[in-house]
Amino acid sequence: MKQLLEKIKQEAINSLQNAEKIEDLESFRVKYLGKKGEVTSVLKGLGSIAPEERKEVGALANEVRAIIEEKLNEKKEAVQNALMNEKLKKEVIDVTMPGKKCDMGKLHPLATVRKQLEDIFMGMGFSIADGPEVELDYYNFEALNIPKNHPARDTQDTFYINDDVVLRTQTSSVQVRVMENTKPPIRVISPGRVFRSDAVDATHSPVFHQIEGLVVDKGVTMGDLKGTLELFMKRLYGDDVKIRLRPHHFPFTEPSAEVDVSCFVCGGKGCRVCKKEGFIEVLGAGMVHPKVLKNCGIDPEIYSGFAFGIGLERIVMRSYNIDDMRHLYENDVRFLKQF
Ligand code: 2NL
Repeated sequence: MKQLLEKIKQEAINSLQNAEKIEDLESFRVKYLGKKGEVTSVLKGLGSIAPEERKEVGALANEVRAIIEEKLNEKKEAVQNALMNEKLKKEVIDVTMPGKKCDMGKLHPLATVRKQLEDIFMGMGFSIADGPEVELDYYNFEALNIPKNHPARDTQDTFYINDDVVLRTQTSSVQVRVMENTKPPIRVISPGRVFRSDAVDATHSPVFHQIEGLVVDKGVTMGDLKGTLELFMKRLYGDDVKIRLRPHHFPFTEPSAEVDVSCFVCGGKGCRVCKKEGFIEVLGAGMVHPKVLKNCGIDPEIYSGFAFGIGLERIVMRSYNIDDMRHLYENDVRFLKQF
């Protein structure tokens, strides 16, 4: 019996030396220490040996069992450590490696310039008003002194949804809604998309962007209009800029004007960009027509106001030297990446 135990012990220790995998260790455990394992069998068989030997053999069997168990646990730890080290080696991260470059999104030039204009006007005490793109004919035309069959409707080739509903051709419609709901003083700008049934070319698009402005209060004059626009242009293009107003006609303002700024290339001397004019047209403006004030529930005997409309695309094209409006809508990343 003692010899058998000694043999089992030696065999176990030898075979443990060759084990490398966790699975090997499990079958090793079953083979020696399991319910039907070799050491277990000796312990179970103690009953059939002579009583005087039983104690000694039993003690030896338990000792062998403990030794095998200890060696097994040692080996198990070593194997697990080796596995972990291998895994760590594979997953090692070099924090000094240069990062992968990823393309960052950024604002579209139209959005950049819109924000720029909004900031300038907010700095001058204006708030921003928003309204629907699908608009009642009333707010887009009637309230603004453009009745049905008025020739001005032909110049703004309108997308009609039905007889009473249009895609707004200007954001004045938003300002009409503001006047209906607000007791003066009013100082708002209304930036947004507008729609006109124009053919696409380098300077036209059926969808474009406008920022309109409106000021209504007691005693507002044409001088306030000019001063406001001059300050705006100086903030946008620099303090050397001059503006000039030329008489014009809009049905919703009286008097009306087109507003030019001194050429940003030649500063007013005349060059190729301004076609020798020294000035470039940038927006339309005027004193709000008394009929328009009245339509919106504001008494023109008490209040007066001025309004203006700026085409955003034109400003963007001039600021970034873009020669074709279509670039602004095609979303070609090669174009957009330049800004
Ligand atoms: C342009 C320039 C303009 C207005 C827009 C306006 C708004 C209200 C009342 C009166 Cl609520 N006017 N906006 C005024 C003058 C010019 O836009 O070229 N439009 C076709």
